[in-house]
Amino acid sequence: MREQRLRVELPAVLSLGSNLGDREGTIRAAVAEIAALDEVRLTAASGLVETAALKPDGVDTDAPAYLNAVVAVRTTLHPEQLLAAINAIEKEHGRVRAERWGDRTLDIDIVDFGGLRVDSERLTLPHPRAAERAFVLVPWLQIEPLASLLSAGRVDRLPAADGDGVTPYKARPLL
Ligand code: A4P
Ligand code: MG
Repeated sequence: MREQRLRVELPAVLSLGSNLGDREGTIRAAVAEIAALDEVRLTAASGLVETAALKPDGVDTDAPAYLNAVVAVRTTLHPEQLLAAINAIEKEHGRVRAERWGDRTLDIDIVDFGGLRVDSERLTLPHPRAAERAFVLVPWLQIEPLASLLSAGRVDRLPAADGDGVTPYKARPLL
């Protein structure tokens, strides 16, 4: 009998952020590109939210503000393959990596991948800073009100989920 591999589809949560250029257009295009990836199904997309830029030294209101969104997917890709695919989408949108947490046309992070814990050179799962970030938690709760994060527990009970500093951004739905 021919050997067959079982392809198991796992859920993953991705966050998108942009604070340079046509922020809404870039995020909209990136969501469509994620949906078009091989072996990836987009299952939900949050609305857009606007937040002041968070820099290593704190909130920087002089930097351009961010638009952020969160999408849910199901995929048969491995986590590192999904990372490579979203890095390629970032690159296509002119992402330049200059400084840490620097202004960017597009950032796509894997917030959670099937509840797996990964700690490799290229990938840390769940995303180590997601639990503290209102611009991740607020849109995530829109599409998954009962979301939970490994080690941190129920997302809606995290202090950053109170939505301080997060403004809904009026736009057509992303999906
Ligand atoms: N990497 C490791 N784990 C992951 C993961 N779970 N998802 C690696 C995605 N990438 C992951 O990321 C650096 C490296 O992290 C990648 O090469 C990947 O292999 P990067 O995108 O090049 O750089 P970065 O995004 O500046 O770094 P970092 O530390 O991931 O930044 P954060 O924590 O994502 O913060 N303020 C507002 N208002 N909204 C934002 O969206 N985003 C950031 C970036 C800062 N301030 C912000 C926002
Ligand atoms: Mg990133």
